[in-house]
Amino acid sequence: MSEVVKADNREGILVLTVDYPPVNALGAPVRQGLAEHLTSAQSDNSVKAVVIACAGRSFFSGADIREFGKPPQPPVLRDVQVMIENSTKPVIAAIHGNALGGGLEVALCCHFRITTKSAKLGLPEVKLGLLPGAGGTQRLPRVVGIEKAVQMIVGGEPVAGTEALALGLVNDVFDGDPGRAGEAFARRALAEKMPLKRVRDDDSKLQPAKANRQLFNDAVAAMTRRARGLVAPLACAECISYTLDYPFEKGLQLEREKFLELLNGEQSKAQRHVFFAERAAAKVEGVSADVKPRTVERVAVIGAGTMGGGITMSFVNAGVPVTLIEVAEDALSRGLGVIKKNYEATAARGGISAADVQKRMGLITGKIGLDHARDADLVLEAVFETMAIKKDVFVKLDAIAKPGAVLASNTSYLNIDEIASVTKRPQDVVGMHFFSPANVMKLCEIVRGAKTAPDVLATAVAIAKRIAKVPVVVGNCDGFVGNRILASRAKQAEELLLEGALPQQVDAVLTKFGLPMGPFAMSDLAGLDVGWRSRKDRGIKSEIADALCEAGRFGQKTGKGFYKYEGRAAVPDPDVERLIDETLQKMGRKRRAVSDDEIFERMVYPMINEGARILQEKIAARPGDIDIVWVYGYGWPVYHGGPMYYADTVGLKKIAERLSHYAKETGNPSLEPAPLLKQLADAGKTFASLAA
Ligand code: T1G
Repeated sequence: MSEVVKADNREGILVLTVDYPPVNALGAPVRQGLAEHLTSAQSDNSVKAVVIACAGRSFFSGADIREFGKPPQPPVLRDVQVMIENSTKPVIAAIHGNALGGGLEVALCCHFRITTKSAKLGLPEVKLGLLPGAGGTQRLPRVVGIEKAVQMIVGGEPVAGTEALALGLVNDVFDGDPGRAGEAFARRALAEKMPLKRVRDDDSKLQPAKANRQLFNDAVAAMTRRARGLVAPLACAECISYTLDYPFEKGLQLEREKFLELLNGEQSKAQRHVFFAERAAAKVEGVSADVKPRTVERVAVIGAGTMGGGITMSFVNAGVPVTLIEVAEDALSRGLGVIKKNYEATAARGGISAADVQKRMGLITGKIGLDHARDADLVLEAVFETMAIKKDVFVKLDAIAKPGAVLASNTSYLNIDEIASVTKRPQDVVGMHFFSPANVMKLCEIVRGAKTAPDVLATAVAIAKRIAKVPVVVGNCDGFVGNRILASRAKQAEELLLEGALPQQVDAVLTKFGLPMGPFAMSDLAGLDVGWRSRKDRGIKSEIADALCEAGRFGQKTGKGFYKYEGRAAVPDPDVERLIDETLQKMGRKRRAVSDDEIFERMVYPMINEGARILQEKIAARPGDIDIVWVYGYGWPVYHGGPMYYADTVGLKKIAERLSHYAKETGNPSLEPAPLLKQLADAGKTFASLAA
C-alpha cells in the first residue's frame, strides 16, 4: 500500500491522511494511494464513511505542477474524483492550510467539506496561465453561484474558511486536527443520515444566471477588465459559461479540451517558469538553509517621502510597527498625511475598512531625529538619492543603531559597499531596493555588499517575504540588475530617435508586446528634469531629451514632455517631431524610416545582452532571477516569462546574429553579443541550461 497515504480505520470511519511534502501536491503517488484506499473501502463492510485529510501545513495545494508537460501517470485525477463522487459511503474532505486548484476540485467531489476558519480555499490556476481543469469551472458555480465563481476562478484569489462557510462551499468549520474533526463530522453525518449529494447533480444555484445572462456577463466584464494580453482569464470565463449552456458531462469535456489547450500553450509555460523562478530566487547562493534570519520586530524607516511612505505602508500592511523618522515636522506631517490619504482612498474603494485605516495608522509612530532608530531591529533608509546624503545618514546610524541591527538602504543604483564603508559594521549593511509605488510593487531587489553577512541576507529575504514582496538577491554594481538593464534599453531608445523613430512609435512597439508603458511615456512620468540635472552634473548629453528640457518640457509634471498631456492621456505632439528634426539637423543627421521589427529587436535584445553580462559577472545567480526582477519590478508581461526566458523562446543564435548586425549597422560596439551569449548561441544552448 502507498507510503504517502496512511489509512486508519477508526471504528468504521476510514481516515485517509496524505503526507506528501512540501505542500501535498496531487502527484502520482498521492493519486495512486487515494485510489487504492478508496477502492478497497467500497468493498470493506467495516468502513461506513471515509475522511480525506492531509498532514503537514496544508490540504492539497493543487495538481503537481512539476508533472505538467510530462506523460501522465495513472490514475489521472479525474479517475480519483469519480471514485469519490460515486462512493456509496460518505466521503468528507477535512481542510486545513490551503485547498487550492486540484485540491479544492477534489474536495468539490466529496459529499461533505469541513475546514478551519483560517484555511484558504481557491482555484488559482489562472495565475499559472491555466484554468481549473479537474471540474472546477463546472462544480464551483453549482456551489457558490455564477458571480462568485467568476470572481474566484477568473481572479484566482482564494476565500478564507469563514467565508467558505457563508458561501455554502463547506458544511462546517473546525479547530484542531483535521483527521479528528473529519471523523467527528462523519459520525454526525451517519447518525443524522445526511443524504449523499453530488455537486454535479444540483443546478439550482445556476438558475439566476440562466434566467438573466447579464449577471454572468457583468461579472466577467468586471474580472477581465485588467486581463491585458492574458488568454487564461477569458478561457476561464468561457468554461464557466458552459454551465449555462450544456449538461454537466459535456461541460466537463469542453473544460478538459480548453485546459489542454492552455497547458500546451506558450503563455502558461512562461507563467509556470515564473512560478518556479520566483521560488528559486529566494534561495541565496552561499547562504545555506540553516542560516537563521535575525529577529525583526521593530522597524525604523528614515525619510517620509514617496518611497519612505510606500515602504512604511508595506510593513504596517503586514502588521509590522514602524517608526517613521524625518528631520523636520513639516516633512513628517506631509509624509504621514500622504499615507493616511492613500489608506482612506483604499477604504473608499472598499479595499479595506475604516477600522483598518485606524489600525494601520496606529502602527506608525512619526518621530523627528535619527536617535529614534536606536531600538530598531531593522533600519531602512529612504532619503534623497545622493551619495553624500546617504553616507551622512549611515555615519550617524552607525553610532546610534543597536548592535546586530540590520542597516538597509533603498538606493536604486548607488554603490552599497561605498555606503557600508562609512560604518564600522559593513557586515550589517545591505541594499533593499523597493519600486515605486512601494506599497504596490512586489519586487524587492536585495543588494549584497562585499561584506554583507549571510544572516543579514537571510534576514532581508525573510522580511521581504513577510511584507508580501518578492525578494531577489543581486550583486553590487551600477543600477544592480533592474536599472542596469533599463539603462541599456534607454540608450537604444535614444539612439532610435536620433535615427528617425518617433517616441510614440517606439512606445507602441513595447506596449503591443505587453509592457505597461514604453520608455518615453515612462520618462515623462518620472520627470525629464531629473535625468537632465544628473546629466549636467556628469557632463554628458542626451541631445533630444536635453532639447525638450531646454524647452521646459519636463513631462507629465509640466503637461508636456515627449508627449503632450490631455488629463493623464499622452498625445503625440507635432512640436516634438519638429524639435527632433531641428536637433538632428544641428547634428548633421538625417531621419530614416525605422521599422517596428527593428525597434523591437533594438529595444529587447540589448536588454538580454546586458542580462548575459550580469550573469557572467555573477551579479545575478540565475537567469530566472533576472526574469523575476523584470516581471515584478518593471511590468515585463508574465506571459512572456521574463527577458532571459523570452530569449530562449526566440533562440540565442538569432539574438546574437541580430545584435552583431546592429553593432555593425550603428557602429556601436556595445551591441556586440556578450561572451556568455555568444558562447551559448554557438553551443546551441539556452540560458535555462545554465540553471539546470
Ligand atoms: N506543485 C508542485 N510544487 C509545488 C506546488 C504545486 N502545486 N505548490 C508549491 N510547490 C512547491 C514550490 O515550488 C516550493 O518548492 C514548495 O512547494 C513550497 O512552496 C487540475 C491544473 C501552496 C500557497 O497554483 O501558491 O491544480 O522551492 O515556497 O509560500 O485544476 O506554493 O521548496 O523546491 O510557494 O508557503 C494549482 C501553487 C495548481 C498553488 C504555499 N495550485 N502553490 O506557499 O511555499 S494547478 C496552485 C502556491 C492545478 C488543476 C490544476 C504556494 C502555496 P521549493 P512555496 P508557500
